[in-house]
Amino acid sequence: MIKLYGNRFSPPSNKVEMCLNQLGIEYEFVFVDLLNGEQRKPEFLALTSFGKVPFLVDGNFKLSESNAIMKYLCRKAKSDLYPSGLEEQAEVDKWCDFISMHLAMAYGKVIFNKMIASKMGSEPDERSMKEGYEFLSKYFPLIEEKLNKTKFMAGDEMTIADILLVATIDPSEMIEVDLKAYPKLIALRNSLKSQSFYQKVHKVYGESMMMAK
Ligand SMILES: N[C@@H](CCC(=O)N[C@@H](CS)C(=O)NCC(=O)O)C(=O)O
Repeated sequence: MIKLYGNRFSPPSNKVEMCLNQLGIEYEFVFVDLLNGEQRKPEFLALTSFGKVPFLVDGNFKLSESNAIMKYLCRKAKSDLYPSGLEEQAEVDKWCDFISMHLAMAYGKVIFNKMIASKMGSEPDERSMKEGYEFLSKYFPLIEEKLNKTKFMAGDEMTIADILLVATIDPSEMIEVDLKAYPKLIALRNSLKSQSFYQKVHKVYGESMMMAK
């Protein structure tokens, strides 16, 4: 059976778990205690030198990087959650890259400085946090504009870009990101969050913080 090494506080880990659920693939979830540095222990580094979650083991095949893992799983399951058509796939790739490179990076800046830096004994970087919020206010309108044209991020069918989106914006409430100027985004988010692929991971993001369940 597929093994997913993850942590439900981690949006990249959550998106892979949500993708597995949506594809109906059975898996074993192996909790990695990030808070206590399990990802830096030799046992974990022997599995993956990246030292990060998510990490997938499928028989003899091992894979890091959440987007690569989601695409691998979809191809394996022959699912249109990652469509095979040239243009359809390029559109999904575009939104996956945009959400990962821009939106997720901006969330990362805010999350790190607002929630994690002080716990690690470092000084929060106010400038980086402000930049994160500013980036978000630049990127959300582009997502809203797209959702005014199509039902989902990459068209009128749900794809991994939507899973990526819902997992990425999960920490919004925790870091006081106000989404009310983006009604289409809120509607899509609510609809995705009500579905079992999401609910099987968590009902409310952060309910278990860094814990296994
Ligand atoms: N680009 C990677 C990012 C993975 C990542 O940064 N994971 C974090 C949790 S959100 C992690 O494992 N951090 C542990 C560490 O860096 O020590 C992906 O999408 O899989």
